[in-house]
Amino acid sequence: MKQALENIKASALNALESCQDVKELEALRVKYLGKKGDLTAILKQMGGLSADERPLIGQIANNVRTAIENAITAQSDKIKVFMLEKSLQNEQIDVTLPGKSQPVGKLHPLNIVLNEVKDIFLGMGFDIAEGPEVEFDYYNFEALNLPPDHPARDTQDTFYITENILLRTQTSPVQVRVMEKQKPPIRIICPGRVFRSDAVDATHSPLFHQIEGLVVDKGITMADLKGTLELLMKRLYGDEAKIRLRPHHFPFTEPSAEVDVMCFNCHGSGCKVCKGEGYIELLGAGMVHPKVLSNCGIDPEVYSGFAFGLGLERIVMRRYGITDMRLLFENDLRFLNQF
Ligand code: 2U9
Repeated sequence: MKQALENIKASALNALESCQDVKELEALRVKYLGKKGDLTAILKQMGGLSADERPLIGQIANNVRTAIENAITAQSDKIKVFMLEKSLQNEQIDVTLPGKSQPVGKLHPLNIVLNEVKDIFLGMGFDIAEGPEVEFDYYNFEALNLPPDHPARDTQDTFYITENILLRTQTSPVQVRVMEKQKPPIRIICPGRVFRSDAVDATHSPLFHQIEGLVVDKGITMADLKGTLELLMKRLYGDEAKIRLRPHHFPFTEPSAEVDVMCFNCHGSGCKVCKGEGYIELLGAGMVHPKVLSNCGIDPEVYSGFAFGLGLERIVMRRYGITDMRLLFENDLRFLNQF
């Protein structure tokens, strides 16, 4: 019996070694280890053995079973690798094709506009930076000159996870992280999801998207800020687009401004769309506060910079005349198929 078991083992290992197909492999498993297989057939004869012989033969039979099972697993892995290599032989990567950020076919309106904004800034020599959505309080607030008693730090506005960890309320922490790591010149935009504890209505959502920008170098002025934003608006809304800057306050920029774009409906004379203003508020901006620069290890005596932040939903709504932000998040195909 011992010899019969050794013969089964040798025959199985031999057959498995030359097996190139998963179906064939399964058939071999059934032939050698199945209920009606060769090994079971031998074990059925164990009744005729003496009580002394039985444990030894049982042990050998177990060893043969384990050896065959291991050989099946090893051969199965070999066949998988072989098949993968074969299928990859015809694979080619065309490095000149557009990446995933510009897929062919239908896009969500948020992505249509985001891709346009990215292209505009890439054309101006900006890089795109990304960072964590779950942030430290330090990067989201403290490094940005937001004192502990600032309303933006209030737990009513911010989703806190622990005392020090929160869901970012702005994409500025990404810029802080870049400034900590990289010496000027810095030219980046940071698109991404941000979170605020707001009740959902037509113009508010606890999750929305921001695109923030940052330029830091020697000799950067408000004129660079205005030129950059004017170009952005002309590329987004057409060559007639004009912007105006109104003084404002943000803790992380000084001076700060709110940026309006001339109303596309009345061209500045005042109408229903712009509520008689002639201009529509679109984004915030300013010169990076010297404290923010030094918090990030950049000498404000040597370098200066500008930053801006825009809400993607607001631009998309304006572009397509959407009046309810909820449509952008509900993924109703009747809405999405219009883009
Ligand atoms: C660093 C320094 C300064 C980014 C800025 C704004 C003004 C702004 C709003 C846009 C739409 C918030 O989501 S929103 O409602 N943002 O008005 N953001 S300046 O300033 C920075 C960023 C990073 C290091």
